[in-house]
Amino acid sequence: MSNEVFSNIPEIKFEGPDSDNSLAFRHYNPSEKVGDKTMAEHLRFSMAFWHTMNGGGSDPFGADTAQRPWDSVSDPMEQARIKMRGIFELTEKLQIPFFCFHDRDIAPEGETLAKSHKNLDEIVGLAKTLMKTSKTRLLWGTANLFVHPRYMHGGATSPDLKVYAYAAGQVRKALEVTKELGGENYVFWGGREGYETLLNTDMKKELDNLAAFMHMAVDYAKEIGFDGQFLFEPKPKEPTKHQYDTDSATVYGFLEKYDLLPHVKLNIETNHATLAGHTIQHELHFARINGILGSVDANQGDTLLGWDTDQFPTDLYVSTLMMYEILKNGGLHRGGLNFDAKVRRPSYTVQDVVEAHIIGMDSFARGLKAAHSMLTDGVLEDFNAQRYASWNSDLGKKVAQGKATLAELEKSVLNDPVHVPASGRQEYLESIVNRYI
Ligand code: 3MF
Ligand code: MG
Ligand code: MG
Repeated sequence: MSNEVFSNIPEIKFEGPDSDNSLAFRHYNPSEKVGDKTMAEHLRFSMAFWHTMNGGGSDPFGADTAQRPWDSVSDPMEQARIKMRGIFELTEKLQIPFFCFHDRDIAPEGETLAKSHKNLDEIVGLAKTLMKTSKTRLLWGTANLFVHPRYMHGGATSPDLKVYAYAAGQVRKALEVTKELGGENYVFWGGREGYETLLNTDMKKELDNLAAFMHMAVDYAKEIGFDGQFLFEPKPKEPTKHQYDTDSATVYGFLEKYDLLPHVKLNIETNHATLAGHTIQHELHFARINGILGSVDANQGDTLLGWDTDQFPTDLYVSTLMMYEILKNGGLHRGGLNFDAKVRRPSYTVQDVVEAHIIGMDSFARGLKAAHSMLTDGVLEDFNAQRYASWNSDLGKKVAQGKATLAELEKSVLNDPVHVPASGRQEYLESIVNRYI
């Protein structure tokens, strides 16, 4: 009997655009060069432990539907060991170089924090052993400060110091094991760091405490020699009515106010951007121009639904414009494209999960090639250089240097005839993008 967890899943290989094999890549060819890097180096795909290994398919109106090899295993630690072996096997078969996890995804909570740490150490030990013979590596770790009822009022913003202290213990341990597994990054997603009502919320105290928590994490990372990149993951709401790290701009203001900019970048999720009323291109663009684009949770929302549906990304327009911003950022550096995504509840087989990752990877491979061609041809850059050309004048340079005055600007147009600025030609630009997809 093979000791494989998913014996029915083959190696997924690149077969090209004409393949009709649902268990093959049509566009993701890891070793294919796009510019000076391979697709694998550009895209740095990652698998989310929580959706792929723990996702059962339940929703508020229905029980689990997923069928998984460990369903008949009752011992939680034995299940944990099978799942850890499972994520190494599945990432290798799918040629996905990384995975991400929350502490409580990979090992069950014990009766005390100390016992939870012990459970975690055992499964982390297994992961370390598996890394000896596998190429799969850890993109980022994080602590789950949102599922347990203790966090009902927040973790790093809890009004209860005992809960804040427990969260500190969990994050300390999660940082330790992320370092132990060679994690490239460490993520903070503040699902409970917000409020249900301002009637019982001291926002200033909560934000000050959140900043203090982050500084303690930065200090601890230095203490243990963890050189991973810290990432905040913006989201406007869900589960809380209001989440403090609402979007890229809000987090930027928080990081700047509390002197955290030198230590923290962003992990930006597509569906969180749309929940915040932005396009993902907006969130990536803002983060890029402010030097805080760190990594991406690559998924897709449903604009007709008001919650984080965490679907696998299939929209080529979105993947192209995302890769355009990422390429203009010089890539994701230590970050990656983590599929924080789950199959729909009726897609209950392991093959469904594999096919979902394949479509996600192929979508970003196509987006990468389209964006790279657009950038190489400079079509949008040339148009915008022309659109902003008037700012290259002496007066435009004086404004940029902070040396111009209102009176001087007024004088430059005081006796001009009526001036009409050039057309924005949005429809022409949209036709260009369509040409490259
Ligand atoms: C919630 C999320 C989270 C975060 C994860 C890492 C469970 O909408 O996106 O996924 O990605 O907690 O911070
Ligand atoms: Mg996410
Ligand atoms: Mg999410």
